Amino acid sequence: MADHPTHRQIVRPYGDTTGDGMVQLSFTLPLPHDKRAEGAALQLAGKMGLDPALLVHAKAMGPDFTFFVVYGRVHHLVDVDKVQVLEREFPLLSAKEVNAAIRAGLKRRLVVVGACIGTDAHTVGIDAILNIKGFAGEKGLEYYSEITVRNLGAQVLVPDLVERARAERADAVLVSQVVTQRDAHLHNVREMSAAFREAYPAGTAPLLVVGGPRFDETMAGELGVDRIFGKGTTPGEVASYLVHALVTTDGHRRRAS
Ligand code: B12
Repeated sequence: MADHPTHRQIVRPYGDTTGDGMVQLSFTLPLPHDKRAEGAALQLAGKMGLDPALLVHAKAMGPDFTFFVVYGRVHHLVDVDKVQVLEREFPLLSAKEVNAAIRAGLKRRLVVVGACIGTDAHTVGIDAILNIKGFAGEKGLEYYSEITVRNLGAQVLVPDLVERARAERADAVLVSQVVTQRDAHLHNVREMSAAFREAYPAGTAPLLVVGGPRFDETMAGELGVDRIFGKGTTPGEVASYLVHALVTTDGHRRRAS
């Protein structure tokens, strides 16, 4: 039924009145702030399909750059049926249920090694998942009695991460990447997954889990990792996923040596 024309859900952006197509867009141009720069901003908005386009904000960012906010109408339609997202493929468990599942399924504590790799020093995200104080009202993985957490912190080199994962006999490696300049997050994750594939015999590498606010969660396969978590992830989701991937669906997963 989903592709029957009468059931399609088509939407447009909404600004002042329902379905008016109004959107707001912000960007910076490498021009000093003057009338010409404002005209240049409107030209760009027009080329991007905003018609009409209104300049609602312009501010000099130093002598050579200007920041703009443009408000205007687009004529595009969104076909909601064609949206592709990764739906959660595992049930959400309470901390009690996670601990019980690990105890019953693994019969030992589940070991997690976490880090920010590359030059990335944004540790708040990985700490939100791992530290006992947690995030969004949920305790972090350190709170779980059946999970051992080794948080290596910021700017960890990939070879050091692999070595530590091996030394700790990690079941899962949790890596955070926040900086996306020049696709650093994608390069770093590819390097990391390749290093694990090389260092471990096939099928014995730890579960590789990556997170950060600007990842496309559907790219796990392409990046060579098992799962990607995006912005707003909570520790409970990650703990539930670990049980799903390492205990429930693959209880006999071999521990790397
Ligand atoms: C705090 C902060 C800093 C702090 C970091 C302190 C610290 N110890 O972490 C400091 C001041 C050091 C800093 C420095 C820099 N920063 Co900064 N920073 C931020 C800021 C304001 C907030 C990030 C944050 O803490 N978010 C809160 C956490 C909880 O959210 P999160 O990271 O998304 O994590 C959640 C999820 O993504 C997910 N998650 C994250 N990781 C993982 C991992 C796993 C395994 C899982 C499962 C889930 C998961 O779960 C978390 C909870 O839901 C952002 C802007 C913003 N508002 O986001 C800029 C921002 C990230 N920084 C930026 C930049 C550019 C820098 C600098 C390069 C600035 C400079 N020129 O020096 C440096 C780089 C330093 C470095 N070497 O990395 C840019 C990045 C732009 C880009 N395209 O990449 C941002 C977006 C600001 C901006 N708009 O320009 N920064």
